Amino acid sequence: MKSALKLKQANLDSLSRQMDTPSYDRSQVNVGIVHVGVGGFHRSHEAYYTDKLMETGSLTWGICGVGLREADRKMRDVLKEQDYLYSLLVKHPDGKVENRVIGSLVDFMLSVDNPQAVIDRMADPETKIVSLTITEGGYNFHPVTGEFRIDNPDVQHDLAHPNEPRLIFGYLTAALQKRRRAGLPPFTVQSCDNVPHNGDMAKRMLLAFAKAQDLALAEWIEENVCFPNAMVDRITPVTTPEDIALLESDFGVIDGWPVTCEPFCQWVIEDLFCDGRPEWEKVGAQFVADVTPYEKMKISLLNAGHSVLGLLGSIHGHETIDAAVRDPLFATYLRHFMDLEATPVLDEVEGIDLDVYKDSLIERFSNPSIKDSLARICLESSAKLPKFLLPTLRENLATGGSIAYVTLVIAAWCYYSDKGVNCHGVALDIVDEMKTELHEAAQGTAEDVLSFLGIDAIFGDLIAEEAFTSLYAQMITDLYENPHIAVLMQKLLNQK
Ligand code: CS2
Repeated sequence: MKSALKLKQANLDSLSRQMDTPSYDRSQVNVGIVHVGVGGFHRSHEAYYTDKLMETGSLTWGICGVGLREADRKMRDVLKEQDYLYSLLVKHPDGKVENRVIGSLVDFMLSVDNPQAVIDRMADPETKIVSLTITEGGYNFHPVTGEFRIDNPDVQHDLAHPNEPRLIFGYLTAALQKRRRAGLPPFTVQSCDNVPHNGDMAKRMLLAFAKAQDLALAEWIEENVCFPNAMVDRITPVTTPEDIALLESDFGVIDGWPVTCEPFCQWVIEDLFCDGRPEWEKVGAQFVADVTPYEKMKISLLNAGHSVLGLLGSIHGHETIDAAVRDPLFATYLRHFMDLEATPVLDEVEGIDLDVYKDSLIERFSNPSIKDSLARICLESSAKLPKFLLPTLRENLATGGSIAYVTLVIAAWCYYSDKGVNCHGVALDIVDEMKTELHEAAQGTAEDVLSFLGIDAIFGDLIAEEAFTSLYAQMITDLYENPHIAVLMQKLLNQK
């Protein structure tokens, strides 16, 4: 067999014989987008749509990636070595794998090496959009009050050192200040995170930071910068060594950090851009006037559904989403949660039949080629649950709707944070910025059954909701007596 080729611009011609590669001239691509947070999801979603658009001949919207953390160095190094090219492996349920080299990313900067260079890039007149996948936690909001956390030491650092910021809001403010002074129009700030009203959230947080720095600038931002809301969707598991090996053996390409994802892809965006935008609608994205019903549907069903399977499944001993959803108990539980608790809080979504949407989610979850680990799903639950699950709980409490399915998930989260093992005693690797706080509060359960709910920054006033706490107390007692979560799940299903 011929030896495999390294993924690089110079090898693209040869590689095009064995895989789909960019047919456009990458040397002609201008950078129109600076994207902060180049992980798997950005690469399977925005960069994928943009690459597709480039295939139609539009080369003005190239992407310059930015990493704000030292931890991004590895991605930068790998991509730089490959001229910012990477493979996107689309895995179908029948085992078929499509592979495409994505060419839309054309540069990558690490802010920790040179903060001013990143500010300058954002302030460059060529940059029309700064897009973000900074995760739910990156918005620096208080989960209960929704306020910007001005007391965060990194925020305080950024206010004191405007040209050497650490967080995104410091960068956006410094770059917008520079544009304003130069008489340039601002760029659009486009959030691509799973946060309800992600554009509004980015705007609120940025304004809070900018106000603390320069009131006149904050006013200018408020009047001139656009922050479109968007619903983003594509399941993108963590890349594994097997993916890298498969590329080498089946496609003859050596790629240091490919991305794998499911075939499904959706992007619904508010058409609200202050300095132009790519015609992503030509390649499958939807532009709408109001994205609210779409994002609420997606977050309350897909992301919340993931968290339901993630926490219950981890305690049960499942390892991946597809394994969990192939277990009839978990599939039924998930569907009941969706039908009885999530659906009642949703508005009508034009052109979407919710039953069909829910069926399609379960089908997507069961794709056996996507081994989406529960460890990925449970990562940073303290930032996810307040966005994915707790709003549904609150709405159902207000209307007297069902809350049992979600309550068991919270009880499971307490057990998970307290014991750090599954019901067979096998250790679980918990990764969460609030890990210590979660653990300490959960540990108090033996003394005070509601101890976990005392984490104000997550649960706020839910601890005062009697209908919720009495159910939770009962479930916690049962779970601590017998951690076989399946028994409790079955009990709930029997009660229906
Ligand atoms: C997941 C999401 O992080 C999570 O918990 O629910 O990453 C999910 O896979 C994506 O939002 C799918 O679009």
